[in-house]
Amino acid sequence: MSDQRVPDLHNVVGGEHVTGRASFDKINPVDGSLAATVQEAGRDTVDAAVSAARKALDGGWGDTPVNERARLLRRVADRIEERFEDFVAAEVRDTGKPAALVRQLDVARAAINFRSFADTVASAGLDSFLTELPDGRRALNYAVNKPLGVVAVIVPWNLPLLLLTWKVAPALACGNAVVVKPSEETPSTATLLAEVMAEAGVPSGVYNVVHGFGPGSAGEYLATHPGIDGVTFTGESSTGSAIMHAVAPSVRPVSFELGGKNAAVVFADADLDATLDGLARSVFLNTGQVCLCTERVYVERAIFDDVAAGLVEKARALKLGRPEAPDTTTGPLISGQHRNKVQSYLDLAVQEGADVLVGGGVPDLGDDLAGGAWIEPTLWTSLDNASRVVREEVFGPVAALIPFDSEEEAVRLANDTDYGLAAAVWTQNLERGHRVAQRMRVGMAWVNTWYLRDLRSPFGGVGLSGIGREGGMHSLHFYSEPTNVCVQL
Ligand code: NAD
Ligand code: 6OD
Repeated sequence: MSDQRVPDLHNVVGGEHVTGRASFDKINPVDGSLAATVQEAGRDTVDAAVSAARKALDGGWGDTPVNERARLLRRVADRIEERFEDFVAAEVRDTGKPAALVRQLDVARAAINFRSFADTVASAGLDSFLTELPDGRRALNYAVNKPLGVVAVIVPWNLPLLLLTWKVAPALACGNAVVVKPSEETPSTATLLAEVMAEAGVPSGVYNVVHGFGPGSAGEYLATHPGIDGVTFTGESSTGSAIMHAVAPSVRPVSFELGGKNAAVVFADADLDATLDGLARSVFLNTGQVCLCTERVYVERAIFDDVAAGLVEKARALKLGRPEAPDTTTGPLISGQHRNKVQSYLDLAVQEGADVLVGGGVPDLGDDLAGGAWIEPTLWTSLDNASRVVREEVFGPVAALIPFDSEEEAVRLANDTDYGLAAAVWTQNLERGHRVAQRMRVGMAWVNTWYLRDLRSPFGGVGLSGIGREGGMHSLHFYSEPTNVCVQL
């Protein structure tokens, strides 16, 4: 028989599990049941976590040789794989995602994140060069990469373990100690990762977890803490702005991966079947709760009706249901609160004149799931770039389809946004694919695919979508402080 007890999740400080100032409930979005109780860290617990991280950093971790850090990261990856199903269960319990998706994406990528950054750091060279001045003096310059220090890692709920490890792996690879603040909606896998860190032999205090909310809670206490040396954050653009204000007085570096309102541009020469498969994935994956998801689909007029009809068919084929059911493709939204937000955009779209091609409301999935945060996959036409639902990030399984008549117009429409995270271009004319992709004002542009990742490539956004890039050497640059040594010869 499976263990039906509701876990009580603690903060992890210097390897110890500590209670908080209060406890809050984490609700399972599948049916509204209690998923876990969580110990909310007060200011004192955040203080203790930052001190524990500093102690670990100064106590030797910061000077651990690169090959030893890489060995430990690989061990963490191995241990995640050994406890794969524990992570799957924890992530599914918090998010309600289909278990198959969690296996294929979230937990698999957590192990890959650790291995990838172990490889990157182990193979990274150091810059050194000889200098000769006009007066004949010569010097040897080289740079020593040191850790940034104690890094605050603040992450969201949509890909909880994937996004946490995407930051923790390079931070640890560079010799930093971290205090992580997972989303209040997804506290489980960050806590479980603390066990794996200990099992892998990562010294106590290198990885600390504080639970809680943003303002007036652990998130704010961590971001404003004088003992941190930098903040790496993924989440909403407005939260990024609040954190930027919080760290400005102490002039700490930030790396921000923020919201998106991503466009797909579909040309009439696209391979229709492949495009519909890719588009459906980009609109509906994870119930539309991926920062890279497409919420604006610009389609060349000649094939507009075919694309609209094909995408509606794909939406109708999605199977909403319990995470463990093998035919489930689509889970709930993360919470009732988020469902209310998405529902408000479904209502707004109609007020703004949308024709609803499919969806538009809350599905009836029976009494069993009535307490869950379910929403119908939804597609609109008859909206333009001026409407709020085409300008604001909804973060749900929704998209507006808008026709265009020329390449120039498609580029203008796609770039007409305050965000700038990702775009996808669908065409069989590769020359046009390169040309249009390069003109997208975004951090990542895909051609004939979407969310295909090489972890060495730069990941991030422009405009409201973020500051900086992570991935491969880009991450190592953020999580390190180089000291240049110049020796006159
Ligand atoms: P959010 O900004 O509400 O919360 C993210 C984290 O910040 C949570 O841990 C939260 O508790 C914390 N937080 C909130 N206010 C804070 C404050 N004032 N100070 C410190 N911490 C604070 O985001 P969310 O709703 O959890 O996630 C969804 C958002 O994340 C979407 O906008 C999505 O596009 C974005 N996102 C972006 C990327 C990317 O790579 N660009 C990836 C995933 C998600
Ligand atoms: O795949 C990644 O590395 C990454 N950072 C994905 C972000 C997805 C946003 O929700």
